[in-house]
Amino acid sequence: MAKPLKFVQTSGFFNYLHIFANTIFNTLGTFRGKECPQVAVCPLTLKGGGGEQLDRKYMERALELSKRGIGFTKPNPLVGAVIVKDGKIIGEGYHQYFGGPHAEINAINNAKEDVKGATIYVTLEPCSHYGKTPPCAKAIVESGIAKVVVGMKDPNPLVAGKGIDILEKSGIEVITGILEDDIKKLNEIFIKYITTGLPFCILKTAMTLDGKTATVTGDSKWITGEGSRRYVHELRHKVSAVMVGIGTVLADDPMLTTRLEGVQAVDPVRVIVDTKARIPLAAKVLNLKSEAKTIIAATSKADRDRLDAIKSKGAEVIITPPSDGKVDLGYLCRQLGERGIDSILLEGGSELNYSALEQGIVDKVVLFISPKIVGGNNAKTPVGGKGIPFIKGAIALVKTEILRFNEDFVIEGYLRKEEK
Ligand code: AOF
Ligand code: ZN
Repeated sequence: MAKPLKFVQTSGFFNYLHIFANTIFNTLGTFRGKECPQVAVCPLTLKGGGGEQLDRKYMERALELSKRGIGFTKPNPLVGAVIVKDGKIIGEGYHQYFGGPHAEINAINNAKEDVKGATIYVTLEPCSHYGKTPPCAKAIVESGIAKVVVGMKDPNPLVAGKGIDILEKSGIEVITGILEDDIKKLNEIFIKYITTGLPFCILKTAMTLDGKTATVTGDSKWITGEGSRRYVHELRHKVSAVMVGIGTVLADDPMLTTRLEGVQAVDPVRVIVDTKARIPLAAKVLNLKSEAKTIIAATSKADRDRLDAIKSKGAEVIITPPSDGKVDLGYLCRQLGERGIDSILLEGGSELNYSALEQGIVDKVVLFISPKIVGGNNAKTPVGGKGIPFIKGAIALVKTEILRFNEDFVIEGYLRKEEK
């Protein structure tokens, strides 16, 4: 059986190869009974109960399809669509890559029967605007589809209910809110970015059972196991940028690329927070072969010749006003948002983690705990900085969840400010 293209392709040649292959299989493969690499299993029939139970079942399928776009649609949403007629799935599609046809259009184009009178399940409200593509709501009306089941309303102010209006005014029955929480969670990056213009920031850190991110000698390879490390690379594939402090570059000289064995993946933009531009010109992040660029964020404290030398290595420099003598992270996030960066994976170190939490740019925390003990009064912990003096001032997470990778645990949670 063909391997699903989960996390497949990146930029350049492979990008086009993937898009080409998906287009061919979309239009031909599925509907000649061949296996389709876009759709791992192309079940043309899903049996289930009636009413809402059936709606959930088809929406689950649309949600699964939408996940195939992870990493490739940013900063646009992950969207899947399923068309059902006479109790059978007759067409499926998802938003495959940024700028490409929307999920609904792919599903309509893939339909193996006339969609007249059918129901379309789509994870996001069909759009009403002329963007890179014409409005999907109009295409649905013109197709003769009779009913639209929507997962979540589109938070994009250009759409926000107008897509549903177009459908209803044309006499199409619309149901909304099926699997809404799951779909919102999958699109949490899109929701924040489209409504604020600011990137969704995930603080990721890994520690031992006794709360250390390295031993007293600074050794940190590896605290977590392979499964956890793969999850980090999936996160890097998913986000637009990865951010670290200069301390991490000086200590570890990381590449900050995405490495997922057996599949091609997208590299994030690398952002180094480096107030005085201390980065060595030989640092790996300034000498990588990667389609994604490196950005050095500094303040006016940085030496101009040094900044010119960094630029001559191909990196971009962003100068921010000082915040407590360091890079202003709020300003930096606005600058990154303006460059189309919808999400940041913040990978330390402990000083930057504290500044990010203190300056309020963090939306989500992903904390790996590996059941190892290293001790040491001077061994580093995930969050340093000045520290919060009293527990009542502690930064609290809400909506926490636990994942597990072999012996490692991962705690994920959101900063309280997030209304989800
Ligand atoms: C997508 N894929 O499947 C759907 C989207 O930049 P454009 O013209 O492609 O439009 C992007 C907007 O379209 C997006 O912000 C969202 O509001 C709406 N729906 N977008 O990328 C899709 N259905
Ligand atoms: Zn659309």
